[in-house]
Amino acid sequence: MRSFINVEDIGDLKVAVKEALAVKVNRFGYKSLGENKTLLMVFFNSSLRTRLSTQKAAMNLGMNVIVLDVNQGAWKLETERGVIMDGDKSEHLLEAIPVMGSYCDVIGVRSFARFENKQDDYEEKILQQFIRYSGKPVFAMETATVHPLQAFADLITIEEFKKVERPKVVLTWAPHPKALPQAVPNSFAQWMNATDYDFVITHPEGYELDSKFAGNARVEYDQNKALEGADFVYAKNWSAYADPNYGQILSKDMSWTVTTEKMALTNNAFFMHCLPVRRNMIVSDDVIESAQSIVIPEAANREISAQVVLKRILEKL
Ligand code: AN0
Ligand code: CP
Repeated sequence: MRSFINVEDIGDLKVAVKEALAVKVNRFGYKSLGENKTLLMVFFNSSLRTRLSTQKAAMNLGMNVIVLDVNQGAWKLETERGVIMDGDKSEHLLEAIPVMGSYCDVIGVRSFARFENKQDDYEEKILQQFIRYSGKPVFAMETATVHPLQAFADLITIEEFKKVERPKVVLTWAPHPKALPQAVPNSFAQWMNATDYDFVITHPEGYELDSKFAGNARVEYDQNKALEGADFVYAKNWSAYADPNYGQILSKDMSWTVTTEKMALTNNAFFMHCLPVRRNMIVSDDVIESAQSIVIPEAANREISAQVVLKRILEKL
């Protein structure tokens, strides 16, 4: 595997999940694979899980790890070509990327949607420059439009917890005070569409995701109806994708918060969220603390999804 961005990059999902479950019970069985290989993780945005789980996965594989927080201690980077650099940015991404590439064998990039220019975000302008100019395999650690390490961990988690062959999985929008990217729901939808699950997306009108990711998933605007019979409830906030409201908050309707009453509509569903989560905005204390909440095992599986991805990249180096 040369890059990890979309679901196609991982190939057959059944094979990938099988490999993940094998890695999970034998985390240190591939320690020689990463010997003398260096992972560089570049963060343009904050992270708890991605940073720790990906570093842990790399260490499980025997890799060395370097982490760069671009906004803490590095030179401020210009990302636009053609700009007269007489402002506060000391270095251009076009030099920084090949330099970073020269110190490592694999690069992970976290670079959220900036909401300044929809086309730049949806063309993955920053990620594509890393792919083009680093000369190294690149994987997304949440970029402008995708978060595949999360979606892969979510898939592993559903496979571990599901009680029926073809569960009903509901992705529900929920309120949040700040405008968040569409990357998590985009990837979740893309990966769920690649399974044979009964997959439903519910959100207020105006929150339609890019059809490139939503695909043929059923969209139900009535959250209560969508939750009926659900086996998994996957909550997430995102800002609007559609023009002219790209990146904007259209609703803070607290009736969309996932509460015990909402969960009562489901088939005793498991509750999932990628974290970090704002309690009593996205989900009530009661639901996230309930026996049906699987947010912690879900987060723990981030180590496993990252290890499978790194393992496959290392196998092709
Ligand atoms: C980010 C998001 O919604 O994309 C990261 C989630 C993994 N969340 C926040 O910025 C709160
Ligand atoms: N779920 C997730 O990616 O969390 P972090 O933003 O903390 O990495």
